[in-house]
Amino acid sequence: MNRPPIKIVSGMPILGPFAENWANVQRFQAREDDIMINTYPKSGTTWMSEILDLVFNGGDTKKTARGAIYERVPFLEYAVPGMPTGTESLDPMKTRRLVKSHLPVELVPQSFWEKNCKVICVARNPKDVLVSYYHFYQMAIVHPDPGTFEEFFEGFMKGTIAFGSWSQHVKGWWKIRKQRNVLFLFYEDMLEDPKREIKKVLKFIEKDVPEDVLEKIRQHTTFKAMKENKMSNYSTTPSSVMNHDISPFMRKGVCGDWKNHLTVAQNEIFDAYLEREMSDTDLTFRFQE
Ligand code: PPS
Repeated sequence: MNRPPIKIVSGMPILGPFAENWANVQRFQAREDDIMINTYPKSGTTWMSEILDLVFNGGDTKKTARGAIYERVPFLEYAVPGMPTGTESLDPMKTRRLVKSHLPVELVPQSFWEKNCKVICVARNPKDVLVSYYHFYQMAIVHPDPGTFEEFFEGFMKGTIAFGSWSQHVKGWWKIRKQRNVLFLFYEDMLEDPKREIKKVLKFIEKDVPEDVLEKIRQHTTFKAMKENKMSNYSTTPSSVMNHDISPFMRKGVCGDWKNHLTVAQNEIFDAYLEREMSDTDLTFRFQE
């Protein structure tokens, strides 16, 4: 693949090939028991996906080894030549579907609202999102060349990178969380106390698991375990799509790595951006452990 340029669909910047399947995404027929895992990119999607698949399989790691995470939890917007699209993967699924999406509230297919589907949002502090996304843009060849960190930083501020504005995304979901069937969680809270956060998920999806299963799920979804697990670390993706030699998908899995990447001046610009963008919301983030 030749690093296709970003396209705009319904006002949102999206990966070029994804734009080709946009009509099918909007027409997608959700089912009542679908659960959407919705995030701005690089905020804990894969982590939450693995947790949920384990929950629905009673913590049985043999069952969750049945396929790669992108097969078990298809990415609704996904469309890369030579691979099944997200909608093609989801449509024929017979069992309960876990659906990954990075869409902002306004662009979620209507059927998810009609069916009142549960949505689990995970949000992460944007400085770490920026750093993670920069590395991901480099290794996932379906993205355009991100340029220098400085250039990508500007794109993030302006909301011109794939999936658009981080602040609009998180504020949109935060705002509707109480009117809709939405559980809103934070990556930093998951790092701090994964069991506590998994319990919130269990309550939300009205599921109970015994303590030993909960502990098994926790152990199997640590950063180290998921990095070593080929069914969750994206190593089975064709190298024409992801090049882990450039940067592994499971990169660091920490809070605060932004301190190793942002200059003092960039950090000041970022804080000013946050003051501007987040002044109309009570949503706040933690930037260090
Ligand atoms: S994507 O491409 O948008 O679906 O990426 P996403 O899964 O949302 O985010 C990837 C980042 O999450 C980190 N990650 C984890 N951190 C802690 N614990 C676990 N189990 C875990 N699994 C994934 C992953 O390493 C990426 O963050 P960075 O900062 O790049 O390491």
